[in-house]
Amino acid sequence: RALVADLRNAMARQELTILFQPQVSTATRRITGAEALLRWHHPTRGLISPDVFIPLAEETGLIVPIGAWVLEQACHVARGWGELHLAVNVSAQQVRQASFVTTVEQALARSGLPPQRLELEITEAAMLANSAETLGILSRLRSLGVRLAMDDFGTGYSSLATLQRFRFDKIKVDRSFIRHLSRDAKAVALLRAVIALGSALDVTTNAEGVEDEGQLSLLRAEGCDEAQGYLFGRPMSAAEFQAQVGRQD
Ligand code: G
Ligand code: G
Ligand code: MN
Ligand code: NA
Repeated sequence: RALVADLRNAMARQELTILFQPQVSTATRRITGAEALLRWHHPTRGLISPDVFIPLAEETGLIVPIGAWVLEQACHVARGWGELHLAVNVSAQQVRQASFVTTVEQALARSGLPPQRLELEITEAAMLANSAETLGILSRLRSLGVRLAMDDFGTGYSSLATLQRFRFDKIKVDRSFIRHLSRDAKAVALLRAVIALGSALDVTTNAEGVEDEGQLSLLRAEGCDEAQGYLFGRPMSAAEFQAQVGRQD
């Protein structure tokens, strides 16, 4: 398809940009880091959402060079952030390749970002195969000192099985669980269970899609560590993110 051909050229034509969305401590509301989120400015079709082009990049294998580019660019940007962490999304295809460990090592070495400040977000879906290869690659990444977050927690089939098999550093509760918190007792019960799970396994918890103060106070009361969402900031340019961090100091 034409879009695939365009995607092949998107990096060279500098049509891809990375935005950063703040992640905050629920206790202090201070920024703890940011998630890198990719955008594609298509010359004729305008802005194309990652929900559209990431699956395309995965089907075609283009996710490998694109993912390596995101990692290195984002690490360079985050190098100047002091203690703040950088979260980068990685696809199933990427963590299935042994060369991914080298890709991460290179991004860290070239940017000078300490491994402890890099967090890789992996979806449950990516873990579905649960192959020995993937688990081996994740182990090697953790040995580098890089942290691992399970993204979209609660939406897949294998959340608990995956947590049993592999040590994650963070659980990101999918925003579908946060959306109805204020009105839905069931949503609160589910959230409470996930936070208890995180606490029992000594895994940090992050709530995605936090849009109002009511949700934040509930998360704080329930002991969720970290929050992310429009309440604290939309995905924004590196410069805007730096400015927001600067305003809190
Ligand atoms: O930014 P947002 O709104 O629209 O992102 C949609 C989805 O695209 C997110 O769930 C995220 O997992 C995925 N995504 C965004 N940036 C990247 C990226 O750099 N790599 C991968 N693999 N997925 C990404
Ligand atoms: O990696 P992941 O699928 O979690 O990507 C996060 C996605 O959620 C991005 O597309 C981002 O733009 C979106 N997002 C971030 N904060 C909010 C929010 O507060 N509300 C909604 N509806 N979407 C959000
Ligand atoms: Mn994510
Ligand atoms: Na998510």
